[in-house]
Amino acid sequence: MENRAQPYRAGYVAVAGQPNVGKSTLVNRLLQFKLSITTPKPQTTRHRIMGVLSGENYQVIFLDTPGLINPSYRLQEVMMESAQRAIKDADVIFFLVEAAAKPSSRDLEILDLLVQVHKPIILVINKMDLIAKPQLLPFIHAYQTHHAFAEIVPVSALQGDNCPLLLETLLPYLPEGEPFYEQDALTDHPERFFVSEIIREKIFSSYGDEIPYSTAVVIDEFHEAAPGKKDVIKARIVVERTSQKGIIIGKGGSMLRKVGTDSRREIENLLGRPVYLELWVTVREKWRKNDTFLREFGYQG
Ligand SMILES: Nc1nc2c(ncn2[C@@H]2O[C@H](COP(=O)(O)OP(=O)(O)OP(=O)(O)O)[C@@H](O)[C@H]2O)c(=O)[nH]1
Ligand SMILES: [Mg+2]
Repeated sequence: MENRAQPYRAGYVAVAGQPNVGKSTLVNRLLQFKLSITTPKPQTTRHRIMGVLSGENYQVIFLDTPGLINPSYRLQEVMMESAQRAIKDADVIFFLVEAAAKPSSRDLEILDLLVQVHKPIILVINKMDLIAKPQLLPFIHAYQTHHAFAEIVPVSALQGDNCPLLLETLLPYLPEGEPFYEQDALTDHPERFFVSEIIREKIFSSYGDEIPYSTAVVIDEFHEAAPGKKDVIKARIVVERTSQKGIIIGKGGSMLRKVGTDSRREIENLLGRPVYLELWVTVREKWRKNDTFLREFGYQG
């Protein structure tokens, strides 16, 4: 048998789909580190978040994206613009759907959008742990009548089932070429981005209703400390109304203290050094509809 060296392949993969289908969980699983925050609530991811996976003869750049929705305010429009940019930049698209009895009409609408960019689409059926195996085949057949997918792979991002297979299936679709990043690169986002995302995740898991959606987190100061001292991070939690500020703070400051402690622990884990974290809460009315605020808070408005 001919023994030819595998060509080096490098390319971008956009991970797209409805909110909450497990896009960020999947990207984290494939990268084997926590790039993106994940929560049980929809619309957790607000940016295109880039993570690099390098192997011996490949480099995959995963683009995690905000879940695709019909936007109803400016922040959501900006979120959709960044998802669409990722889809345009990609060489291959992972279209993520949740395993179910049949394709949902919303998923089929999204598929129509994705097909228009004329790139290989791999249908990734996530949360296969939640349905009985015999249900999977009719679900796959139903999708096959809608589009000639490059591949169809059922996975459980949460449990890891079929994730190595998904990676293996993806590689032949990447273009041959040189790596874009150093072999040990993980991402191009600065540390302070991940710090603000960790705080946002704790807010998503600590409060109900509109609070997480009305909140932005801005890092105002980030000082690396001298040896033996703690880093100092000052972060601002922005909400839309005074009543929300009261809820964030909680009785006697109890809720904010909990968010602070939970966040600090994870930030220390991420940075690998002790941190002094100071949180404060401020009100910016209707910031989600205001381009100036959106820009100030890190969303390119
Ligand atoms: N049972 C099960 N749950 C999963 C799986 N993958 C993700 N989840 C859960 O689904 C929820 C949403 O996961 P995310 O990764 O935040 O979803 P997302 O698609 O990134 O959501 P947005 O950022 O809001 O668009 C979380 O509670 C995950 O734990 C899976 O394979 N099986
Ligand atoms: Mg996400």
